[in-house]
Amino acid sequence: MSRTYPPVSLIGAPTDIGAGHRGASMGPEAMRIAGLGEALIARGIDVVDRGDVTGPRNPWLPPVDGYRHLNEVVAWNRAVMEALSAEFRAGRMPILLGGDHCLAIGSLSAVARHCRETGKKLRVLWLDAHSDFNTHEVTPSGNIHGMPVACACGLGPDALTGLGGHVPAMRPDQIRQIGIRSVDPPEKKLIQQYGLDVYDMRYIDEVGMKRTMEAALDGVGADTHLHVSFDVDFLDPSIAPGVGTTVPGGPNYREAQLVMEMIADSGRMGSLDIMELNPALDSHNRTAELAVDLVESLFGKSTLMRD
Ligand code: 5AB
Ligand code: MN
Ligand code: MN
Ligand code: MN
Repeated sequence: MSRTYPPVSLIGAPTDIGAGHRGASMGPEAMRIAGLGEALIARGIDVVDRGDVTGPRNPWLPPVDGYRHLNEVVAWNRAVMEALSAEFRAGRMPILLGGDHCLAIGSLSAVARHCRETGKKLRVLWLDAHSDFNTHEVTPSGNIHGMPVACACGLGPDALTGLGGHVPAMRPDQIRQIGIRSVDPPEKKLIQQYGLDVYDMRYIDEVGMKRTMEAALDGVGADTHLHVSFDVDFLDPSIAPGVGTTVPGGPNYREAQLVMEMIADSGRMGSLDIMELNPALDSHNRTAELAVDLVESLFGKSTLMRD
């Protein structure tokens, strides 16, 4: 079945303010150079590139009270939230080009607010090697890119948890995490306490990606806004070396394609983050090119024989 897709807006957020490595700030430009906009236009989609939001430079300081660069992270996330909210109000689908994953606090805040305003149900698919459910008490690094899911569930500093005006922005039962294979021990306790739905690599190995995605998408219907937060380190580092925090044992090329194809088949994706791409650690932009390939599948490219 061939689908029509809503108009799309690309929004870059060029910062590595919440990460432990420098370089994710170059992610948006690498995605553009890999041809993201052109690839979507070639699929018949109305695409506008809004350019980049701006924010403070990275001062590269050590953590204070368990947070690195908290004030700067707040400023960047506010800018991201405003930019995404403007697209939702204009009836467009925002694609956030990160930037490190701390910026998902801004995008989740905007998505949650959009769902409250429109009465839509919310489902978040969190594609990542990591759970990103740390708090300042337990973080091993102070890097806020390890905390966005906790912040969205109301665990974190007021300036981040309250960004969208409603605390918590969302409930843990609205989130499904897929591809997880690196969780810090105290983070695991919090995940269990909050009842987060985690489809880790062991689950995927045992059950297969098809059934994993069926479970993660269960209950997604016409009244659901599906938000996909794609941390590029979700992918196995053998195919996606251009990220700051590689963890071996991730989904291979075909498994990743199937994830994207099944999301496309749901027909419900309303917003997308592409995060943590780090061109400084990539070779010949191949991780960005792979990300573009996968995003094309999110917009129906691989349904070749099913149209
Ligand atoms: B990413 C770690 N759990 O908190 C921490 O890449 C890594 O957005 C976080 O998933 C990785 O520092 C954050 C060790
Ligand atoms: Mn992440
Ligand atoms: Mn990650
Ligand atoms: Mn990372």
